[in-house]
Amino acid sequence: MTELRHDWDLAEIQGFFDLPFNDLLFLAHSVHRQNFDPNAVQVSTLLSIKTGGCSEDCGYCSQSARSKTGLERERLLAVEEVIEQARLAKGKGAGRFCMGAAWRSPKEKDFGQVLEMVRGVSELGMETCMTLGMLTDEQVRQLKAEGLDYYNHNLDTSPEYYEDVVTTRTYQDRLDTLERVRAAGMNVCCGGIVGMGESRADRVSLLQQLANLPKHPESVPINMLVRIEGTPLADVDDLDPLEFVRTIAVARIIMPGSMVRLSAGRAGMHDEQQALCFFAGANSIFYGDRLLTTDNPEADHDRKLFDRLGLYTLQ
Ligand code: SAM
Ligand code: DTB
Ligand code: SF4
Repeated sequence: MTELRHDWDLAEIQGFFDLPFNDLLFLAHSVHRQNFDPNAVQVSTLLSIKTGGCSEDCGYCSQSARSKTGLERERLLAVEEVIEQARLAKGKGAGRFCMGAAWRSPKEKDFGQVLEMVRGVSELGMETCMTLGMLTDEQVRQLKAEGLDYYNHNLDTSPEYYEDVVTTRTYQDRLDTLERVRAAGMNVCCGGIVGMGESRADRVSLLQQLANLPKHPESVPINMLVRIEGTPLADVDDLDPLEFVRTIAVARIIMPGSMVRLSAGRAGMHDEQQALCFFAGANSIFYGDRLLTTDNPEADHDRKLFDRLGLYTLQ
């Protein structure tokens, strides 16, 4: 296992980004092989348990009440419905079930229902993950007691670019919730989004924040922005697909023990780009036809891609 470092400086990380593409991919793939089976991919299925009407103003998100996306708001789903969806996902081969809610933070009146969802999905023998926004110490304690395996809370971008994307909370708010989750002994899923008009320096800085956390997140989702009409970032320029691959590669090098997830945006990627991401060190995906409010590749298409690449899924 490669030594885990938490003292990466910006110049070192920038240096990886600036390598010739072949040198970067060779290095990242070598690190990947030293730490993981290069042909194994972990698969998680996502479900939006509470959709739309969110009070936050995240510029990328279809679910902000301020975005004019025409998305229908939905109430918190019933526990039985969530467990049924998890059962279906398990039947299709997902090992982890991730439940997302369009909240700034969970309200007391909903929390009992959320805890029941964790219990019900755990009882199916699946790993559980939730993403509910900011949490208090007490909420973290209750989720942990119910058996929640992972909490997802992304830093999204660099501290420098953050205010250009979100104004209703601070970077420090995000770090505080991550610290609470970590202190409770839960696994952390934390990553970001690229292709939001940020510079390479911002991508370097985001990855530095992730890698210099006191412990690396067990799971690092790298999302490609899904541009959604009616959001402030709907018309942002395309990111070079190879720059996305570079971001995956650098995440692999500086967080060698973490699962790096090739997350949102796969529906807009060619299979060949995804294959490069797997070579560069991505070893996890969201699996199933839907992310939260947008499309993911069809499960059938992903199975064929895995066959073509000789990849197998971890249970
Ligand atoms: N409301 C909670 C929060 O913000 O933490 C949980 C749900 S939120 C939708 C989870 C994550 O999805 C965000 O932090 C962001 O990284 C990602 N996300 C949301 N919209 C996206 C988009 N259009 N493209 C790529 N990633 C997106
Ligand atoms: C993560 O990093 N990406 C997922 C999950 N964690 C919650 C969400 C992606 C959302 C993509 C846009 C949508 O479907 O609304
Ligand atoms: Fe709300 Fe989360 Fe979307 Fe931000 S990313 S608007 S907090 S659902």
